Amino acid sequence: MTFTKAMRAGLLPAALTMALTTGVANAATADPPAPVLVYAFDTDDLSTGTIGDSSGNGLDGTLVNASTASLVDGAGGGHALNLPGGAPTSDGAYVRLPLAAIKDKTDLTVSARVKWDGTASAWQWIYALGKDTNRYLFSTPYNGDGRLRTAVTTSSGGGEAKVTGYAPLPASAWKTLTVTLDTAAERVTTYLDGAAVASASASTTVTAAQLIDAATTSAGYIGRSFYQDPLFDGAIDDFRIYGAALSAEQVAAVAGGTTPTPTGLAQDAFAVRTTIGTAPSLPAAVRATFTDGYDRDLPITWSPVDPKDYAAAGTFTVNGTAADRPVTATVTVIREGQLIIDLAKDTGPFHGGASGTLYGLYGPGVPTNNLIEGMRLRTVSTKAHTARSIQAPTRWRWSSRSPTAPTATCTST
Ligand SMILES: [Ca+2]
Ligand SMILES: [Ca+2]
Repeated sequence: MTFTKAMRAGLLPAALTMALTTGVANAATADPPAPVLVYAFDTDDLSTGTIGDSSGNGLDGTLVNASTASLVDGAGGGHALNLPGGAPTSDGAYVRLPLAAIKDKTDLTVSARVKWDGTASAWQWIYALGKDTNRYLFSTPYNGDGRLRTAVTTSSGGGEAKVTGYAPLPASAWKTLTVTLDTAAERVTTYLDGAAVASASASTTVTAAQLIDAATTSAGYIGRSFYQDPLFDGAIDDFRIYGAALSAEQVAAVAGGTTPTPTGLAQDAFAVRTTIGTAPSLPAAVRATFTDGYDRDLPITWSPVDPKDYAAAGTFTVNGTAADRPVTATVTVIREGQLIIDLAKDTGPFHGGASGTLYGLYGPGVPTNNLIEGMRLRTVSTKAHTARSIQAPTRWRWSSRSPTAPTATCTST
């Protein structure tokens, strides 16, 4: 079956929702498209420095520093490629990918079975697709915060669209990591063993073609970063690239095995605040535990909110579901500018500091003593009132770095 862009555009939203809410692949889904490149490592002779492509497209890879690589038991029998890791300047092995793996592509899917050794040196790249430190797509088992991260950019690190897991890639076990770059949906998504890591997959308009330019000679690497990051320490098997963004069901099918399913929600009640006349902004997703022990986000489907519910100050409840589990949002509607102080709520240590200008009229009782005392005014200067007690416009200035050392001045204008 040919996998067309139009089909995907029609299939994806329902398909993605289905997979994210149930975690169960739909058997009726179209088969995945043919991969552009497949490295199974089962028949390779590493001493040749060549990694054979079994897709039929002849896109063999080049094993650099081959003497430090080895073949180990594969994810499902056969062999996998073991890479030693180490400094980028070391003789650690990695694979250089042929340019045709991503050339003239728009959408991409990268999938690999990965057995990371768990060395907690940040920013080992499992793969790097693109040209250089300006244009790339990569995944790391362990970012600077120790979490699984995928990012894509055409404007270096500052322009990255990121998808971040709640934990590192689980180490010392075979895990299937799949990343889709879907330009119709304008997003990049990461799947772990066929289940999306975060429902709020990062928004991006980057296409595969934009990851390279006319001067690019390689599609990138397996096991090496474009930056001077540590080399990947672990084993890789069944490395695949598709010239399409696979649907959630197709990703699960490629991952094989049992797709992890949700077992519970981190929270099922949310407090939301809005102002009169403004629809409440309800959370789009909730963190959930899964059967494989790796937390992921689940999208929340909320019941429609009647504008009458937030037409006046008050409180109302909205019901929703996340993976068929009920959630509620308690919405408090306040007047614009209304300040509510909940003394029962601990918001942590006070680290305030403010300076500003208060401009206005004053007179007996304005501003109130409460306000003046709260500002801890020390000095006030003002233009004398006239006998007719015309209230003079006054500019108040205050600066407060701590509750005990404020200064304030008030000058008339
Ligand atoms: Ca293999
Ligand atoms: Ca190792």
